[in-house]
Amino acid sequence: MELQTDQKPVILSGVTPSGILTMGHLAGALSNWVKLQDKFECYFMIADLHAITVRQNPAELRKRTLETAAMFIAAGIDPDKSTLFIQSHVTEHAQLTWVLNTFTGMGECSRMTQFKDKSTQHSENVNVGLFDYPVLMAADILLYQADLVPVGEDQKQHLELTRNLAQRFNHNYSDTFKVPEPYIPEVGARIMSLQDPEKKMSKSDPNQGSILFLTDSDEVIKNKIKRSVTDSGSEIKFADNKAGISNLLTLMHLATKRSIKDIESDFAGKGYGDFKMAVAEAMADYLRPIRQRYEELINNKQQLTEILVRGEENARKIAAKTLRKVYKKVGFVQF
Ligand code: ATP
Ligand code: LTN
Repeated sequence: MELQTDQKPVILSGVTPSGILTMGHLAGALSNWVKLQDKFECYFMIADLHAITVRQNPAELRKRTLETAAMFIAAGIDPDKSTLFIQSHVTEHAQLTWVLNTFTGMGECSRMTQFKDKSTQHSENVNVGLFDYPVLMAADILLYQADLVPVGEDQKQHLELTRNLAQRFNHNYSDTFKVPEPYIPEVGARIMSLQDPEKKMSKSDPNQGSILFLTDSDEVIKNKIKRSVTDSGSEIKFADNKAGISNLLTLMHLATKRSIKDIESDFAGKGYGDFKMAVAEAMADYLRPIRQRYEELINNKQQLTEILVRGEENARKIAAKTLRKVYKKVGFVQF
């Protein structure tokens, strides 16, 4: 394989545009990605091909895809530093998936926990695409020769399959793909539901009061925090048996950048009511500039389009190079 000593390591990650992004995405994914932009060559993708493995309303999908892109930028992804693109714009993703399909065992895909979960959740539409979801994800990663892939715990099994496919292909032919590693950030904050703090805050939770959407207004943010579920004690302390207060302490830490210890001392002797008021104010202040930047972008489609077209062009250059190698190795005629 070529030596790439003068190049920064490559990172690729993506989010499926199946809903409005939440504080969970900001804390667990986007904020970490923003910090990686200087040290790594980053590719961030809106995974619309993955989104259609579950039936989508077309107008809604188009809207969500652009909204997700705008939110990435509002959260600090800088299109001058990173490549931001829409998966379906780079046709090589679907093309490499086809080749990788012929290297993937049926058993490997049927063992995937996400496939098992989603086929139960969407039992009316267990389609071949849902089964193939992890192979498409492998193609996303391998096309860019990514060194590192920042993913949540739930996607680690897919990354393991990606590594196996890369090794299998390399072994069958010759070195073609970089074998990627998962990248789990040191301080990946996990944000919990405001109504059931034992559960992850998730955009698909039917209880809207449990989710802080990044598009929520100041008033809505404050109300959701004030109504959040806490335990029956009275101490402001980070502890396993105080999931609700611990979650609010995490949010306060993210919003103010003060350490959890400092926040605990600030509120020593004060009640839950005072604390919730302070968290509500701090979160509203923290999310306001992100939302304002998001609104500017979503109302200026031309700027957003230009960014995404530039991203597509950058991404395609690398993706096409990898796909050409693959096509050659498997024996496709190329002129
Ligand atoms: P769904 O409910 O539709 O399954 P979700 O909201 O749980 O979706 P994804 O869209 O799969 O989450 O999340 C993409 C990535 O964002 C995850 O891999 C994870 O890194 C991060 N993420 C999402 N929710 C949270 C959360 N509550 N806390 C921390 N990170 C999160
Ligand atoms: N399946 C991922 C989103 C995703 C992704 C990727 C993440 C699609 N392609 C490639 C990392 C690398 C999810 O649901 N979080």
